[in-house]
Amino acid sequence: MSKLEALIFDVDGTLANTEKDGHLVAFNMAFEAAGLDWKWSVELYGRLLAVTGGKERIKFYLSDFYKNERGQEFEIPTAASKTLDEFVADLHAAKTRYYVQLMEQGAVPLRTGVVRLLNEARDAGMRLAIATTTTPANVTSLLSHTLGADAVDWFEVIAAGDVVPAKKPAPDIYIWAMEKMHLCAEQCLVFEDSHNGLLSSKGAGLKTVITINEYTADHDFSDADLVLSDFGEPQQPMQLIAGECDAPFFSLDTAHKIFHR
Ligand code: XBP
Ligand code: MG
Repeated sequence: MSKLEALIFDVDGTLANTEKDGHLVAFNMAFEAAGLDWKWSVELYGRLLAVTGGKERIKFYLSDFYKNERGQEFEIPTAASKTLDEFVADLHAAKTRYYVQLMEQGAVPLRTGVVRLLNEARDAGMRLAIATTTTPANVTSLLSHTLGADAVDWFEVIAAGDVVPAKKPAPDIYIWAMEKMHLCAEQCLVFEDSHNGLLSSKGAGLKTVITINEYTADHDFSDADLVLSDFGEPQQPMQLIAGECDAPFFSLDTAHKIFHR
């Protein structure tokens, strides 16, 4: 049996509930700044999360929702004289700037137990990595404004955004991260929050622990190795949703047990 060498974390929804209080807010700020009369609701955003990646999500909105809402196709403002890809890329770049500003203001805290688990893993010399669909600047700003300026260096590899063309649910981002670390799937444990994330990690052959959130609580996690409400704290026990675990909170010891099961 291989030894557990590394923990690989998803970011959005796993380290922090960034979607509703970070990404959604930033998308709407970018739309307003661009003079667009689009305003995504919390409920609509839940449906748009079916597609990962911000640029991909904007295009999904235009192809699958915009016409139903307005009765006509979206037309790029003629003054912009841009292709759809250019228009979406510019809109998304503005969204990233707003998102980073929100992180600098401390808009989104880390989820319960995240800091404790990361510190415990670091103290034990466990290797850490990130595998996410989001833009690298978003990861850096979240980590540095919640954990401190040096926190980016806690992670040996930050696999993020367009580094692989096929985003989650494709397994590519996890495969890319493992290649960079010279590790194989039998040496890593993944933490995810969504069905698309689980498809990605499982597609790469990785054992996966899920912590759910309000957007993902009803997702299909039947392939997960453990499903939890969150990582919990000694004074704030987690809830076991599926799988076997009798610990009140998720520790490095729990990680080893799940990995070797
Ligand atoms: C995260 C995402 C991302 C963010 C937006 O998925 O889907 O698209 O919502 O990020 P996961 P960008 O947690 O499964 O990695 O706008 O920077 O693309
Ligand atoms: Mg996620």
